[in-house]
Amino acid sequence: MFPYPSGILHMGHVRVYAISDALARARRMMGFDVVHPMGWDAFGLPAENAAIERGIHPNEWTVKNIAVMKGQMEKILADFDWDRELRTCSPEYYRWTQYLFLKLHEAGLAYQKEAVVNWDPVDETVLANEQVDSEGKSWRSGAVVEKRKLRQWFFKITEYAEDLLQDLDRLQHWPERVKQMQRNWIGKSKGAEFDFKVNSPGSSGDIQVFTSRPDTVFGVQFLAVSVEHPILQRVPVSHQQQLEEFKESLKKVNTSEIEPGPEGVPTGLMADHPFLPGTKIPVYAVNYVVSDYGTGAVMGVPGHDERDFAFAKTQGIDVKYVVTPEPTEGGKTAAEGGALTARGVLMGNNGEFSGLTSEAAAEAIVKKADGLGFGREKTSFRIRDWLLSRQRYWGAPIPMIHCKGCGPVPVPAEDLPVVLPMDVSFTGRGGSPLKQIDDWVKCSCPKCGGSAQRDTDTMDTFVDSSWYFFRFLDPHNTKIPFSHAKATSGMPVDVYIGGIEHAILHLLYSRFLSKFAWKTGLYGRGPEAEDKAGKEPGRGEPFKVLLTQGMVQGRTFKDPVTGAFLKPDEVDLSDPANPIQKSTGLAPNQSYEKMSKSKFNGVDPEDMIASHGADATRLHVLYKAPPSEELEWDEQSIVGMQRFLAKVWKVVGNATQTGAGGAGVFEPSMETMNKDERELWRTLNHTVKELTTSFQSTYAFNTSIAFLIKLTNQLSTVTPSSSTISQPASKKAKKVQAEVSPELYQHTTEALVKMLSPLAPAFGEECWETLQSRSPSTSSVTTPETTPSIFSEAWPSFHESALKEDKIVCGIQVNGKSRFNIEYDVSELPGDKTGQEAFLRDLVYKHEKAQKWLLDDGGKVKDVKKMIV
Ligand code: ANZ
Ligand code: ZN
Repeated sequence: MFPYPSGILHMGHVRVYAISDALARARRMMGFDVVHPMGWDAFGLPAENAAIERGIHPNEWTVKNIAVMKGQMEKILADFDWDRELRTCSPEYYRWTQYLFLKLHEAGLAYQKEAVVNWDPVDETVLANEQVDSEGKSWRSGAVVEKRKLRQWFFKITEYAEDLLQDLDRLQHWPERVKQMQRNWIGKSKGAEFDFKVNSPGSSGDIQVFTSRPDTVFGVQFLAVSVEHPILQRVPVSHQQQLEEFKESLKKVNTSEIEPGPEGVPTGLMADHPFLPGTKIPVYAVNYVVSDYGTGAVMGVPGHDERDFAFAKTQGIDVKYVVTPEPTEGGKTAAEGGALTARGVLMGNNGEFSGLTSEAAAEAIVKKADGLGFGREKTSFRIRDWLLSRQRYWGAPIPMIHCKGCGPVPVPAEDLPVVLPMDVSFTGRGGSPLKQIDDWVKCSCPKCGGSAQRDTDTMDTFVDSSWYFFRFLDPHNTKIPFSHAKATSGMPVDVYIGGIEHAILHLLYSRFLSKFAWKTGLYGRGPEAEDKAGKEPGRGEPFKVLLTQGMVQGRTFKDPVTGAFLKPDEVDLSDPANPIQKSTGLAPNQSYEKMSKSKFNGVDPEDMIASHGADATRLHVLYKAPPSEELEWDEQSIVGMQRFLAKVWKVVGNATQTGAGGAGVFEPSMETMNKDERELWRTLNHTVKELTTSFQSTYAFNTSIAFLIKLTNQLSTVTPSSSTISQPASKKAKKVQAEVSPELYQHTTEALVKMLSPLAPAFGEECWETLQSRSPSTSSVTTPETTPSIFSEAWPSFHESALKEDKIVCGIQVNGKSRFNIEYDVSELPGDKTGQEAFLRDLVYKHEKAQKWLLDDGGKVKDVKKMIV
């Protein structure tokens, strides 16, 4: 995921880009054609706020920040394809964002309707949610923010709801958690629609309700509609004033975390219960029914729905129960009272449906209603269309022109981009700055040529970021957003790495746009060819593997008495394991929490790089936790990585003195190697296998580093036999070092350095250069300039045959309990299964401990019923 150019790289960035950089480098060494691009999600509110507060133009602010962050990315040694760099705020990019808007409009998937915005009545401007404080007041003027309706642009993502839901099943390499969040967001709900006749004096009509519980229809005691429901136009005069006051009270912006309880007013309208002829039920306008879900009206069943119950209480309604809940369903029981929300069996007051289970009753009730014409099966989705209009300056202008005669007219594609004017003033008052640039707003209608006005809204920045991965494949195209061929061969993104905070919106919007591009033929070869080629995940899904990296948390100290966060200089860390609060001498409370200024637990990557180097910092980030888990940043333990690198450096030094040749094919035979050589050779092959799998599919870099450490330790305990390395004088009682052939030592060291280099690239290069330049196999000493980069070397391969152990230790359980181990030479094991079983059985019985567990006192075998190998 590309970053927002906030101006500073934080540890979260270091983590995500350390992962992607290591991956990209390793995959290149493995021979893959890797695209590892970088760009900037450069439009958005902070740039505009900086302009309002500090008088810097958003563009200048953004460009500066990008330069700083790019420098920091280089410091963490991230090797991006800078020739593919893009920024969403440049006309070369947003021209194509606008183009895609036009495509969506052409397909009927971009449309306008009224929607509510936050309105600051003092500054007379629309506010983003982030600009409204917790008390519902404007960040700048302090005025109480109101709700206003404006005509705004939407993308019809609901049209794809079913596809977006179904195709989650194709995403085999996405975390289940993320898929579940998407499912919930899409929120498919199966139920029914019922029509209730409203026959109040002087007015009649229908109220349609959507319910997920048709089995509770006999328990309907009122209807509840949203305050926007059209039936409210029929409210009798006697009830109008109260209704108006109620609506007015809902206009205040409520930003508190606590949901208001159900409230509502009677409308004076009465409806007929379709299943209970002669029963009249009142209609209320309420706050808890939303206008844009289902039908915007609900059948009120206080006996079985929590909110209906709470609302009924406010109206003094005597609650009726119609279902006896099944205890296995969870939820309250009849004895506890309140709303009984679990499904169960219908009580005797349900006419012909009494005694049926909820499931059977729901089906029968809907069938009957369908037959009589007042009901039908219905599926609703919770997902809403995507509101993309922003009344802001720093975004891609919406490429539409409003003409009195022709209505909204698209800007012709050849006139794109609609360039964002640069000469503007930022006051934060009086609406978007774009509205005030007369000669930009005024234009002629592309259709009739008459005078017209540009749309002054800009697009939600989520639009920019939901297609940038296509542009990375063809960043310099000046004719179209991306070429069909390049996108078809390059997509889907093989590994997409980013934070879990994007689990819903960004990923859903990206899936939507990518599916749109696929369905309309902007890329892809169609479902059939795709399935045949086995192209996974297919159907326009943009991301094959999704790796959601966990948060980097900082060490936090709190005053044990007051609970206040302590600054770093208030804590004595001379004994890292036992920190002491300087002022009191007490041990502070410690925890790991999300890094933030207010908790004084932030860590600046630049400081880490300055004091420990980029290689150790990267290794530490990757070693401390698996990528998807939270990482507790602990600066003290970074020394572990520095020690590891020092050990590797020593091994590299030893290797240069072996006198053995450099790289090349090296395939020792197991038979001719001594025991120590076989062990080293085996560890090397295990390590290569582990790292290869890690870089190809498991991304378990923490385990990978542990393997590299183990290999290094093993190399440190052996000596190349014909070595000229002088042994330390004080050998004393130290075990004499095991000897291995110089060729093996050299080969293993080279492989170690190759595998380490994607994780610690600068160190890797240095080791490689040292190994090459001092290698006697090259006739003249190579100078650094002529040593090829380690990243042009091939990734080491491993030999399955070398993984086989000499000896196997095998645990023996008797009656489910581990009792002893047997050990045998692999070479002695017979090849066939029956032979193997007999061989092992024999070993078991021969074992001294077998006496105790398997043989009776007379040395005879007890009755062994079954042996499982
Ligand atoms: C009667 C009923 C009885 C309901 C009962 C629930 C339990 P899901 O599952 O999320 O789709 N509902 C319908 N439209 C609504 C709206 N616009 N605003 C607020 N609530 C609405 O939820 C469907 C249920 O949510 C519907 O089923 C309806 O209440 C309510 F024992 O109808 B039910
Ligand atoms: Zn016109």
